[in-house]
Amino acid sequence: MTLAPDTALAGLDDFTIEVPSWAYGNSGTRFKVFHTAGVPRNPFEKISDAAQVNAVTGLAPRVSLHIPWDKVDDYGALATHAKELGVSIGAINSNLFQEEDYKLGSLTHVDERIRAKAVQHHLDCIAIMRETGSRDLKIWLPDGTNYAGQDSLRERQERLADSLRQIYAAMDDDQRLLLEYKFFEPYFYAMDIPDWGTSLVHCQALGERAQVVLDTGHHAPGTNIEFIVMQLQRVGKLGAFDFNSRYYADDDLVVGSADPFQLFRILDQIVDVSGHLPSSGINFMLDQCHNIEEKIPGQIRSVLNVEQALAKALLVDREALAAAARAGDVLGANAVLMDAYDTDVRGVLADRREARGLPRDPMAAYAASGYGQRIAEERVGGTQASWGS
Ligand code: PSV
Ligand code: MN
Repeated sequence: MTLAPDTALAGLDDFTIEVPSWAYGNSGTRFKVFHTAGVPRNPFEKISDAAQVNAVTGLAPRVSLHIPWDKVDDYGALATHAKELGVSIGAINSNLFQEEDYKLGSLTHVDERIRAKAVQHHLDCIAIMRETGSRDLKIWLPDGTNYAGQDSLRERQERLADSLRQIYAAMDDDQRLLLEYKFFEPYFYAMDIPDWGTSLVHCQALGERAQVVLDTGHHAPGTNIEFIVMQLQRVGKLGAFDFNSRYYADDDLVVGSADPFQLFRILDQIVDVSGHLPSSGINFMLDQCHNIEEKIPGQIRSVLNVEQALAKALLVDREALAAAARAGDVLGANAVLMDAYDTDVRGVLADRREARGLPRDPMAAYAASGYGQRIAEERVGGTQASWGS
């Protein structure tokens, strides 16, 4: 038994997903970056591609930028270009992992001058936020150590707290600092923000406008991610998601591809406290790389997978669930969840799209648009955007 789709799915009306600019560039593994015809050569072209995802899904109106990969001379012009295509600039992602200076750390580095350089990079990102109208500064800290004893674990935390304080102090009242964690890589003994607890401790020390980012690929295998989602929402500190999918490590595959049931369980915890509504402030972002599949269709599929899992979570009969839990009916409670998960929502979602003037089948609509062939023919010459540019 599930709720009636007509009313329950109204919860999707204002739901949006942010797409990453880097998903449209070439990417790969440390073994090989494959090249695809039509890949953008600059941030303007990346935004044009991202706008295609929104055009056929109506769900992806913002694009995250990554600095310096998306550096341009005129950020106002980039924001205007986005607006003309019906999208806007989302989170500004800083980059602390491509400078020689950062070999032994950035915001945690033992050398004060290198810490100051890393802080300054964030001040530059904040300036870009002001120019583009972005409200979120997203920090993923790649710092860490490879060997026990290499540096003081504790002092690195103190240096980090101090660097973050300087960045937070420079932000405007309507801007948020979103702090991401990752349990391993690029360092393997100890990352400086390895888990949600460490991120939360720093965010709590900073203040109300600092919140945690949960990237689904950044946990040890077997971690109960929906538990973390619940706990961060409980304390009002879940600021954003980086959705993707993984089998082994930080695979960055299409969200919902490896384990659609996990995506459903995560969104069930979200819906349980109305976290899917814009008033929650949670920014549902994708952080993916399309190494072998087509990039724009890869993003469209990702957005649709999130929509589908959210629709199923909205169908959960929460009263029946609570009643079964109260009665100690273990299998009954589980059946209420599974009924929602097992519902085929594809038809009703297609109906909703049609009613909103969108294509019933966004994948087919994109394929029929001819956009992919057009950019492959037109984008000749120049250097294709790639991991690192
Ligand atoms: C790191 O693995 C990460 O998930 C961070 O969010 C970065 O910003 C993103 O990948 C792109 O490198
Ligand atoms: Mn991420």
